[in-house]
Amino acid sequence: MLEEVQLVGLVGPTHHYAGMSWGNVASERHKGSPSSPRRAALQSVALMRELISLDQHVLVMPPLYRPDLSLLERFGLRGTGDDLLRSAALHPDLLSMASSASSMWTANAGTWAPGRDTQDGVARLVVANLVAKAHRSLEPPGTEAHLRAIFGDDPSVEVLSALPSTPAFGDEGAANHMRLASPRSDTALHVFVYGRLGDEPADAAWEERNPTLVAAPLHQGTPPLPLYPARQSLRASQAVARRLHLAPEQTFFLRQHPQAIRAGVFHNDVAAISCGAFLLHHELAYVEDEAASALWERCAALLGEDYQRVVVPAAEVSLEEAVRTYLFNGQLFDRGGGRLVFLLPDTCRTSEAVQRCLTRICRAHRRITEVRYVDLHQSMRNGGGPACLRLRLQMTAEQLQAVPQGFRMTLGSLDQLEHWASAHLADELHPADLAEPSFVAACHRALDALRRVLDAPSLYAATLGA
Ligand code: SUG
Repeated sequence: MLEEVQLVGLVGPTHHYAGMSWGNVASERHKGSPSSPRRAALQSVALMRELISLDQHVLVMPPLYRPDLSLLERFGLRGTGDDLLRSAALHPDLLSMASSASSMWTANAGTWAPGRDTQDGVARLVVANLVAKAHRSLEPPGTEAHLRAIFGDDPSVEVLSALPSTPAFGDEGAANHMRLASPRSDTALHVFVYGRLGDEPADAAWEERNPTLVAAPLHQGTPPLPLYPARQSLRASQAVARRLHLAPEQTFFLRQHPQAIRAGVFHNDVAAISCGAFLLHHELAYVEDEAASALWERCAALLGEDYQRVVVPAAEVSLEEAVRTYLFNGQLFDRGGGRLVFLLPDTCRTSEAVQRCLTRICRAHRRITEVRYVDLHQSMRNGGGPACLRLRLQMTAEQLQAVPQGFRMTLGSLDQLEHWASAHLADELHPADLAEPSFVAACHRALDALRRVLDAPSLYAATLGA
């Protein structure tokens, strides 16, 4: 019996808006505005509370060690201590990268396959290299160390280092992966979603063969959209599937629709969401090619009557509205008897198009029986909704038991995390504050306090000492 476990990112002390993710319209839009690390962390804890109220098992993913001043040295800045920070103040872009709190979006930490799905019965997690964005490409070593602290005691779970850090293998983790399964069938299907084949920024040859797809206006009268980069490569998805030890007949590779990327769908989880054998996606999420038809046929054959694919037409919710509201970036939970609860960011509450769409889907398909909303606006302003903040893991009860207690969240430990956030995190942070020595020292003190709260002394040992 597998339990669904949510590994949720706790927002760290350096959360800020630096506009570092071109192609992610929320990140671009909020560049330079003040942030509130404290409110952001409290919102991530409130999300964990909501998940527990929905009977989910919740594990916490602590923030990475940031600001990491050794990164500034790697970028060629000189000096020690305050001098180094003075040079960093002259290079705010480098300081933002060294201070990024972006590891909070654990859907990008890696890709997981439960032991039940792999050819040798070992559960695996391949850390994502995140090479598409400079600030995110700095995450994998720290992420891997955290994942080893969480899963390292269990020989039935293997944490694998990231793929080579090169655009041909650009990998963004579970944000571009879906596991479709039915409780009645032993086989699960793993769907990997990619935007380009190898190391080309966009697949020019493919675009030439498909001019209508690339040039098709989203709807009449829209100005041409910028050519944003595709982050995930097919080569990377194929390599991840192999490293997870998935059987080829279980794995499918879907191509993101280029229009979706142009509208700001930088990950699959901005245009699609799945739970068990239920899949909800935007009409323009994928190129409907032979690979897609083969997948839909296989789903119907394998998942039987549990399988349901609901497509939201662009005429009902435009891609821009999907990106603005994050309708597809919610979380779906199976509450038994085929009933699903849909947890959405509260931007969805006030969108007429999304509300009409939800009413239609709930009436027509009768699977979603409850819609709940969460306020995650601090993370949302950087393009991270409810789905981004968690990595889903299907684990056995024994595997869950093997996770050190401090990472397993209870209502009591969430109280402690709230206390930690209120005591240690700034209520207002301006990008210029990142160069303040007192701010940097406060961040490191906060992380030191956090590892005590989580009873995990090995966290940050390489930087903060034992
Ligand atoms: O990689 N934003 C993240 C958001 C990741 C969302 N994850 C999923 N969709 N699963 C990104 O674009 C913005 C940071 C800044 O601009 O300060 C950022 O990294």
